[in-house]
Amino acid sequence: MTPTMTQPLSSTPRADGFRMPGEFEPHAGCWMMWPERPDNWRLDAGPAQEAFAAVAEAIHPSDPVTMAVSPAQFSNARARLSPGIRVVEIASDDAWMRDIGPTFVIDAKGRRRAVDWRFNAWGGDFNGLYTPWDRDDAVAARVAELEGVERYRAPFVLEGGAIHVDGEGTAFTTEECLLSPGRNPGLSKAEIEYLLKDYLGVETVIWIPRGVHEDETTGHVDNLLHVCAPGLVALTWTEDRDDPQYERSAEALAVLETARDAKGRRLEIVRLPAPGPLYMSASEAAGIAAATTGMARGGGQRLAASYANFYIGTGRVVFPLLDPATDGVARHILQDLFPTREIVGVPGREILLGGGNIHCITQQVPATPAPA
Ligand code: KQY
Repeated sequence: MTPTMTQPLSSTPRADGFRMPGEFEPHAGCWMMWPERPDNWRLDAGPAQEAFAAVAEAIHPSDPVTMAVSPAQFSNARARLSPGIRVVEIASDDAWMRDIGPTFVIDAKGRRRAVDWRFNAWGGDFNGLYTPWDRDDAVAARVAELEGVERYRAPFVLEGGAIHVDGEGTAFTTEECLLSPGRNPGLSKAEIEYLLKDYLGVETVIWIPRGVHEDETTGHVDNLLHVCAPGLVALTWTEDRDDPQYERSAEALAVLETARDAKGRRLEIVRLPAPGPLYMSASEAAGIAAATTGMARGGGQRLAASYANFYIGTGRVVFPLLDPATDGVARHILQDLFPTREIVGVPGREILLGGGNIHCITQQVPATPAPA
């Protein structure tokens, strides 16, 4: 039977010759999702909507942005975004397009397809952040349909923020996240690695032990590091040995320093200073509606702040402004890492209060190469 948009393909990207390209490869566009959930975004999500709009406007000159939005928020989002930003209605449970959107894969014939991961709110009934999550789980299929691409439905739980790739056969992830009991308790590390190879089209998986301290995703790799080019990784770093983040970043550095990628290369690792440490204020916490689920919020809570949580657009890198003491250093390092791209800082604190940052709320659509 010929697959339709609503029926996933029964093969895998690897079997069909598809790979996930590096984020630094050219893009055809970028997807985002409009925030509105009051138990995650303070003050009925007004400040978060302003922040998301600023991210969309910063990315749009580089990669055309589509903002998905619930029917109830359509008029509000439309009014707050430039006319060139496409706004489409898709229902969701929250706004983390990196995690609920599809991961796009491409092949040498110039074709693009979508991988639709199973989503369970970062831990399902074990330690998920909210329930239900069925609308989030349905987002990737809708995005694939609107992009007009065929889709693979992966047979395991994963979020886009749990992986990075170099586009040349290497994936990066964390054990803390992918081996967490709330995701795929029936799968061994070897089985998960095999599935990553099948669905990302990679040959090598580099396992980092843990992600960022107090990250409520249970250690997403995209908050800890970013792959800036094949063989080049930016890693969140602190020099403060008393900070719990020190041990986590040092462990990651040790793995990265000894790793070889799929091409047999050693990695160059650039340290990105961690901001802060940053904490939620009592007044910020007071503006968040009481959670009925796993997202307890309180003043004094440590925030999982990281400059590695940036978006690499075709012509621009968009990074979160988090701390006046370190924003300038981060910008300088990013400019060195991406000499041909404009580096654009956007206020990131409101996104951080929700549990992530710019990488977590964006999902690139890779450009397709001319057929070989
Ligand atoms: O990818 C992410 N960082 C998502 C975080 C979810 C937090 C929900 N409050």
